[in-house]
Amino acid sequence: MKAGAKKQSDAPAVTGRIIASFGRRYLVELPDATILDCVTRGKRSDLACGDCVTVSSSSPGAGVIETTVPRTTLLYRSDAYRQKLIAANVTQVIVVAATAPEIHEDLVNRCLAAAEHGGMSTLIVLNKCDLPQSAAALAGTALYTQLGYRLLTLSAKEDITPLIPHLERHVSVLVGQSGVGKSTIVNRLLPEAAARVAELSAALGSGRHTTTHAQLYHLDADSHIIDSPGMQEFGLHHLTADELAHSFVEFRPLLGECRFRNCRHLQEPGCAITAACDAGRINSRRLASYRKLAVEITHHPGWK
Ligand SMILES: Nc1nc2c(ncn2[C@@H]2O[C@H](COP(=O)(O)OP(=O)(O)O)[C@@H](O)[C@H]2O)c(=O)[nH]1
Ligand SMILES: [Mg+2]
Ligand SMILES: [Zn+2]
Repeated sequence: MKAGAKKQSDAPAVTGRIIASFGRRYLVELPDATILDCVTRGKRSDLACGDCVTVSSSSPGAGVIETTVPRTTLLYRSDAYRQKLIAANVTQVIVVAATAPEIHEDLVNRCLAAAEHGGMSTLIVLNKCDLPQSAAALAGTALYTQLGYRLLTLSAKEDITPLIPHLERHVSVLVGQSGVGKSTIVNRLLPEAAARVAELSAALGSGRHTTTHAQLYHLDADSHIIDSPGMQEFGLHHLTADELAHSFVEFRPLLGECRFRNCRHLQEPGCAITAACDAGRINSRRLASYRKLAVEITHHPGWK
C-alpha cells in the first residue's frame, strides 16, 4: 500500500449492479444475487439504477461503492441547475402513455428526444386500451407511428403478453407520467419479484407506496426492466440547440437547409423546418413542442 493511502476493507471489491437508487443510498446486486445496501464515498451522487459498480463490503449486508464501470448509455433529464439521472446502461426506452390520464404529448416528445440523443431504441406503449376512451387516444398517437416509432397498444391489467417479445435481450426503462401503469406492467410481468423488491425498498427507502426511485428487475439472464418514478417535468438542458433539433427525427433530413446556419427554427426567415410545417410535412404540434424546448434550453444564464 502506498504511504498515505487509506486502508480499505480487507474483502476484495466485487462488481455488481445498482438495482435501486434512493438519493445517496443504493441497492447493489452481486453476481451471486446477494443484495447489498450501499453508500458512496463522500458526497458523490452521480450514479443511477443500472450502473455497474465495484463495492467493498463494510458489514454484513452492507457495502461501499468504490468505482463505476463506464456506461454504455445514460438516460437523464436536466433543468437549468441540475441533472436527474434516470437509468444507466439501458438499450431501450419504453415511453408509457395511457388512454387516461390524457396523453401528455410534450412529455412523450421529450422522452423520445432524450432517447434519440442518448442512442437508445424506443418503444411507445399506449396502456389502458380496455377503457372506453381508447379510440380517441389511439388517434392521438397516430402521429408517432407516422414518424416511424413503434407503438404497442396494451391493457396491462388484462393481458401483458403482447409486451413480452419487445423486451427480449434489452435493458428497458419504463418512463412516463405517473398513473399510466408503469408499475402495473412490472407487477404483471414479475409478480413475485415486484413484491419482494417492494418489501426491501419499503424497509430501506421511504416506505411510501408510490415509486419514488428507479428499480431494476430481471426478466431472464439477458432481459431486464427498470421502473422509474412518474415525471411531469422533463428538461433537456444538457442538449445544445443543434442536438435538440437532431433529436426530433423528422427534422433530420432538413437540417442544414435553412437560410441561416445557426437557425433555431423559431421565427427565422427561410427556415426549412417552418416551411415543411406550413406545407404539412412536419406536424405542427411536434414543432410547437420542439420550440418550447428550444426556448427553454437557450433562455438561461448558463447556456452554452
Ligand atoms: N383500466 C386499466 N387500468 C390500469 C391498467 N394498468 C394500470 N392501471 C391502473 O392505473 C393506475 C396507475 O397504475 P400504476 O401502475 O401505479 O402507474 P404508474 O404511476 O405509471 O406506475 C392504477 O390504479 C392501476 O390499477 C390497464 O391496463 N387498464
Ligand atoms: Mg409507479
Ligand atoms: Zn430553421
